[in-house]
Amino acid sequence: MKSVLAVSILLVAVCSKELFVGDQVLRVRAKDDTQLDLLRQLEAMNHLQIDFWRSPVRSQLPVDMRVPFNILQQVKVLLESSNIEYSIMIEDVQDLLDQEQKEIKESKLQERSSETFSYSTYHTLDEIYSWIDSLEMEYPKLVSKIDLGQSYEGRPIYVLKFSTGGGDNKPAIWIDTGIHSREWITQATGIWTAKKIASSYGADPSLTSILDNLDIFLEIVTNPDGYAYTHSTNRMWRKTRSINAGSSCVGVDPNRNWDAGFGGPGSSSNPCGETYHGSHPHSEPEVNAIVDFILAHGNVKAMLTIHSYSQMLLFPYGYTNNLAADHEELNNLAKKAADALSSLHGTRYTYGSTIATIYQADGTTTDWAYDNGIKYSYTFELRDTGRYGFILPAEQIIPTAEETWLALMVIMEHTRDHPY
Ligand code: 0X9
Ligand code: ZN
Repeated sequence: MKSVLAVSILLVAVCSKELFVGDQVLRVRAKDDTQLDLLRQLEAMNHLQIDFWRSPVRSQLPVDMRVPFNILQQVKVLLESSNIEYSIMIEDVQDLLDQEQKEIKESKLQERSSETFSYSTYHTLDEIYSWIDSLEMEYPKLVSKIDLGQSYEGRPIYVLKFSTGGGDNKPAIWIDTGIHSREWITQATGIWTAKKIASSYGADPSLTSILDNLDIFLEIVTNPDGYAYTHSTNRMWRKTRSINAGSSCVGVDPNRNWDAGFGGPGSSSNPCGETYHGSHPHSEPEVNAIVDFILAHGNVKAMLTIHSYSQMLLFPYGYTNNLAADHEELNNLAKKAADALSSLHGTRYTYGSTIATIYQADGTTTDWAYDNGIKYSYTFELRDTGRYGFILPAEQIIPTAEETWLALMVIMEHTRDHPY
């Protein structure tokens, strides 16, 4: 009896998931700088555990905050007494997460009975890794898996290489998804995209000519520790899982960890912050692995990093107001890509440089890539604009991936047609 108890206590300790019962996501719009300041102060109070899905940047821009149930009333009173308008985007975060889990279980049953992989559900890390192996087996001539090294917690980091041959330094396009672990729509889009690339070669003339001229690298789970943690423990986890010396807070924002304007005000110096930049550039093995790979490769022409949410297509810079030398070209291409994307389901994207379109962000992938000579350097922020935020219903996976593909193709075609 005692041992049964011990085992169940252990199980609870190992499996217990963070719950978000009664948490709400509020959409707030600051009317002026005083209101904005107040929201900023709230964001700086890490101990309150308010999770800013979209940060206060400028008045009028929407701010989305997940407010824990235990302080919800106080926060509402504070907002009301400061005349800050808000609306409730998500009534109960846990309800949405329960629904998400229910759908995952249902599609698992379906997958088992039909012995097929479903592209319209969310998958665990293990499922994605075995699917990667099956893709490699299905398309042995085109697809190979490269081991990039290990994550902080020792998980393998894989990148898929799509190549029709021609040596190791053929010009290449890099795509990564899931560097922020809770942005589940991105890893799911990565899976769909991998299958799309593999199955389009020889069938779609444009993709075929892209792959005849360029290799494509696609890293689907760019933050494997974080992703595993979103499944096991905390669905809302964004950062890596590295331990920070001198702090009980875990993790670094892998999109503030790159050596491009590293450590500036568009990142947090506090290990408890959601945009903590880390102790030094490329401190995170998940980031460092990509840096080493891309520098060693030496011929990457486009770097596309995929996030959610907000429906935006962003390009350098994030760390400075200076325009990128190729601003015109990048902006025209962004417009073309956004137009192609919206042609399918009418999804509207805004586009522009990161700093002008969302906020100052320092140490980001896109800026590092651009400063290292990769001209076609873009960040996607996929669906939606906040109705579901990071908890996008699985029925939107395929439509999201399909429309994103059209934008990716525009950028890849342009990269193919503009060698530099
Ligand atoms: O803040 C971020 O890291 C990104 N938004 S997210 O909600 N996905 O966290 C935007 C960063 C802008 N992107 C780059 N310049 N890379
Ligand atoms: Zn992100």
